[in-house]
Amino acid sequence: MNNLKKFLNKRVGFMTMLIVFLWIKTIIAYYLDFKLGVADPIQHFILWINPFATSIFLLGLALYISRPKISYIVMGIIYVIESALLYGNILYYRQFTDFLSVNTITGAGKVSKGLGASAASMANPHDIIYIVDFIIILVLFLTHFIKIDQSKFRKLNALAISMFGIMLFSFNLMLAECNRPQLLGRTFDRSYIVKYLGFNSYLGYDSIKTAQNSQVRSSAVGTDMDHVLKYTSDNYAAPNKKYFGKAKGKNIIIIHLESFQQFLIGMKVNGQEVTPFLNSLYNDKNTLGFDNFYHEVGQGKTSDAETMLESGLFGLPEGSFFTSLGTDNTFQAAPAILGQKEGYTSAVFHGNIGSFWSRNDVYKNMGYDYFFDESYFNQETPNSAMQYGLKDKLMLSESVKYLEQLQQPFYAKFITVTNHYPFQLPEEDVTGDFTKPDTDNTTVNGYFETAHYLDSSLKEFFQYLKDSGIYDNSMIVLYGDHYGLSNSQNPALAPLLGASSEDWNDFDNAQLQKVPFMIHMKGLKGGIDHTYGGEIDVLPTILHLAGINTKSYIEMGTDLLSKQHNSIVAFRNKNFITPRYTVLRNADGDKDVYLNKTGELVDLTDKPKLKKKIQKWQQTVNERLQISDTVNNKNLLRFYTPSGFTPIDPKNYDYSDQIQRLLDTRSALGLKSTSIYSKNNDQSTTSLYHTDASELNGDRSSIDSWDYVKSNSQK
Ligand code: GP9
Ligand code: MN
Repeated sequence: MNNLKKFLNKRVGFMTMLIVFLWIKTIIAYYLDFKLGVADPIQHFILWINPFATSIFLLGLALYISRPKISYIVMGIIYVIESALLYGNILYYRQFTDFLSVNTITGAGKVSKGLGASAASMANPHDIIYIVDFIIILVLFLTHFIKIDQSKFRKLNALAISMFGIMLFSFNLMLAECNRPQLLGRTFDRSYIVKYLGFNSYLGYDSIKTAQNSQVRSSAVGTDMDHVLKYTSDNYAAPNKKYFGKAKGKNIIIIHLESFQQFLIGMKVNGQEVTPFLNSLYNDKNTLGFDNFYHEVGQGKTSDAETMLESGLFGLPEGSFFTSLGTDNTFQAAPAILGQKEGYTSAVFHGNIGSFWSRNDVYKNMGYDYFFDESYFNQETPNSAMQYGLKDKLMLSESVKYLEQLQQPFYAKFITVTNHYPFQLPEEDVTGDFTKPDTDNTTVNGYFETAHYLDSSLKEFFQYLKDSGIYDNSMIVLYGDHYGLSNSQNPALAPLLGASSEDWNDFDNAQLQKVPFMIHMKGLKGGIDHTYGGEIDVLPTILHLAGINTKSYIEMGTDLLSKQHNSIVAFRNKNFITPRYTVLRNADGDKDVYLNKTGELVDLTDKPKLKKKIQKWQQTVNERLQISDTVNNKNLLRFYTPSGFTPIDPKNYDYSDQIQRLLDTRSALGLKSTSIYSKNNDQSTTSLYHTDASELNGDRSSIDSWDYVKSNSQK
C-alpha cells in the first residue's frame, strides 16, 4: 500500500492512474455500449491495447510543463476532455449507432445531428461507471492520499514517454493493418477505425480529412461549373426513341448482385449450372442483357458502384466517395430525380448496419425516402448473418412486408451481401445437390457456392414478385457491383474457364471485370446487346427508360441504348476498353494495347495512326474522370440546380420509426393509397413468399410479422 501511495504521489504515477482509469472505462464501453463486431482473438487483443497509445501520448504532454501545479491541472483537463469524448460517443452511439465526427461535434456538417437534448435521455444506470473515477480521484486528493509531486520532471523523460506513446501507436497500427488491410485507405465504416485504433485516432483521422475537404471546397466558385456544363452538353447522348419512356410510371427494382462477375452467367461446374435462375433470366425474351458491361469501381467497391448508379459520377481515385465526401455533398441523384419528376417513393433494403459506407447519411443527401438496414430485420435467428450482414434469402424475404407498403411507383434497391469475400457458405445453405469445384484455392471454390446461393435467393424473390403481381408493373434491373475473385486468384480460376494458369495475363484480368447488367420488364423487347459500357452509363439509361430526359443533369456516362452512346469504358485507374482494344498501363508505366477479339498484344511501332487514336482516347478518359473528381471534390453541384429540380435538404429525411411513417402515409392517403397492400384490399402479400432458408426452420414469423424490428431502430 505504501509503495502504491509512493508511486501515485509521483507525477508519472498519477498519470499512470489516469491512463488505467481511462483504459478501464474505454474497455467497458467497447464491450457494453458499442457494437464493434469484434470477431477473432487478434481483434480482441487490438481492442484491449488500442486505448493506451494515444492516452499515453496526450496525457504525457502535461509532463513537459515545469510548474507542478499547472502540469497537474493540464493533465486533469486532458483527462476530462478524454472522458467527455468517450461518454459523448456512448450517448451519441445509443441514439445514432454512429460516432462523433468533427462535423457532428462542431455542428458544421449538413447532416450534423449534434448531441441533442434527447441524448441525455439515453443515459443508462450503468453509466455510473463512467463517472465513478472522478469521485475516486477527488477523494484521493481530499484525504491527501495523493499530493501534487513538487519535484521537477525532466524534459528528456517527458520526451521518452511521448516516444513510447508513438511507438505503441505504430505497433497498434501495424497489427490493425495486418488484420484489416487498407484500413485507412478504404475507410469502410467509422466503427472499424474505432475498433482498431480507438476514439482519439478516429477523431484525428477525421480532422485531417475534414480539413483537407474544406480547403478544396472553400477554393471552389460557381463559375467552376461552366467547364463541367460544357462537358456534359458536348457529351450528351440523346435517348433512343425505341426505348424512351418504355418504363414510364413502372416500379423500378434494382438488384445489386454482390461481387458477381459476368463469367458466372451460363457457366457450369461439375456439369451443373452455377446460376440456373440468372441464366434463364439473362436469356429471357423480356430481358435486355449486356455482355460487354464492366464495373468501374475503385477502392470504394460497393459504395463506388452505388455512387455511379445513383449520381452518375465516378467514385474517387482513392478511398470511398461515400465515406469521405458523400456525407456532406450536394447530390442530384436517382431517388430525388425520380421522386420529383415522376412521383416515385424510394427505398433501400440492406441487411448490414446502416453506418457501413456511411449509407445512413449519404442516402439522405440522395433523397432516399426509406432505408431499411439490419435493424429492420430479425437478427435473433441463429446463423442468420455472415460477415457483412443478413443472408440474402432472409433479407429478401423479410423485406417484402415493407415493400408492399411503399406507395407505387417505387424505386427500390436491394443490396445483397452473401456472395461476398471470403465466400464461405455454411453447409446448410448449399441448395440442391450443387457441388463446388475442387481447385487448390478455397476462395475460388467457395465463390461458386455463394453465387449459387445468391441465384437461388433471387429465384425465390422473383417468384414472389410474380405471384404478388408486382412483376407485371415493374422494371427490374440487375447488376454485378465488382469482381469477387481478385487478380491474384484468377490464375487458379483459369482452368475452370478453359484457360491456362500459366498463360494468364493482364488482358485476361481486365476481361474478368465484366459484370452482368440486365434490364427485365414484361413487354421489353429483349436480347443480348453487345454494346460496350459500364456502371457509369446506368443512370442515364434508366432515366431515359423511365421517360426522364437527362440533358440538364451532370452525368458522366451515356445511355447504353442511345445511338450516340460513348463506348469507351473508363476504369478508375485510367485504363480503358473500347469495342476493339483494351488499353492497360503495365508495371513500367507504359501502355499495353490488346486486341479484344484475340487477346493479342498490338505492336504500335509501325502504327502511328492507331497510336494517335489511343492517345486521343486516353485524353478523353482522363478528362471524364477528372471532371467527375472536380465536381465531387469541390462539391460543385451546390452551385448548380437543374431546371425543375428542388435541392435536397437531408434534414427532411429520417430513417427512424419508418414503420410508423409507412402506416401514417397509408392512412393519410386512404383510398388513394397505391401500395401493393392497399391494392390487395388491405391484405398482406407476404404469405406468397416462399423460401427454403434453412435458418428459419419453417418459422415464418419474421417474414409475416413486424414484431422483430428493434423498437428503437433509430439513425
Ligand atoms: C457491406 C457491403 C459490402 O454493407 O455492401 O461492401 P464491399 O466490401 O463489397 O465494398
Ligand atoms: Mn461489393
